[in-house]
Amino acid sequence: MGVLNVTPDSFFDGGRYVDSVRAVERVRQMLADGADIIDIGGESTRPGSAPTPERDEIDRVVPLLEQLRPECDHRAVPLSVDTRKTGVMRAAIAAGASMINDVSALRAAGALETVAGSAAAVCLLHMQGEPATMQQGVVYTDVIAEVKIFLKQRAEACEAAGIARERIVVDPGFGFGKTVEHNLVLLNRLTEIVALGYPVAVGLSRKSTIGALTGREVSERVAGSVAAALAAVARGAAIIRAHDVRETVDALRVWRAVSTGRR
Ligand code: HH2
Repeated sequence: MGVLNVTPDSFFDGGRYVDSVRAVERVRQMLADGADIIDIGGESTRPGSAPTPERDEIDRVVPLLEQLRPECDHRAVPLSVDTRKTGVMRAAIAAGASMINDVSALRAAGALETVAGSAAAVCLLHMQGEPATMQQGVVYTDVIAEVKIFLKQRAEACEAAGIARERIVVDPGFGFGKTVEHNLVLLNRLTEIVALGYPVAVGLSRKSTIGALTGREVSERVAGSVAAALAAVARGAAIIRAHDVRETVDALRVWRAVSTGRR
């Protein structure tokens, strides 16, 4: 899953793709590099971020979806929209989004019903708290058990609302109300999240945990991010959310060839 943030303030690519020509070029590059899903975000959810007004988020995301839809449909590449807002979900689905990636796991009023009433897939992410304050006073008794229970409950709520199991992806939410230690336990024991039986998405790309382990700035975290992606796939992750599609896909291709013993 290649990431495209059309925001002024995302922690890595904020401000780079606000211009729609550059955004479309970036998506084409990610497709050429081997992305299987494109995830478009119109609101940053980095720690400390302020919420974006719904109208602004729609204006950032919808015109891009409309522009990208023909070529993504042609390649059978799903367009995912990273949003917490029901109104944005509705507008995005109407404009051709085939996946909603929600860091609030469809907890906003009307969100479950909106996705259930469409054919879109959903990615349910575990977050403790809200982006503005989620890295303050982070406490878990048992991070694995708590993340698992939350994801199971949200997935069951989706199924009860009429979202077929095949449309559901879960994500432990690396960095969303978690310390470096929590993120490492979650990655190390990812098989326990995989055991829930839903495809698992992992997003560690360029995050501060990679910085804490390598001592590198955001701009220099590609190798660390690729290592985390391989560790996640080795433990059963189905989707890797990455800013650096080319490097991640290359690493995964080599990994898969070695794992299967075939080209
Ligand atoms: N991480 C971010 C945003 N959305 N979605 C999923 N499913 N998993 C993640 O780990 C995840 C996510 C944060 O990264 P990014 O979009 O690059 O930054 P920002 O929130 O600053 O736009």
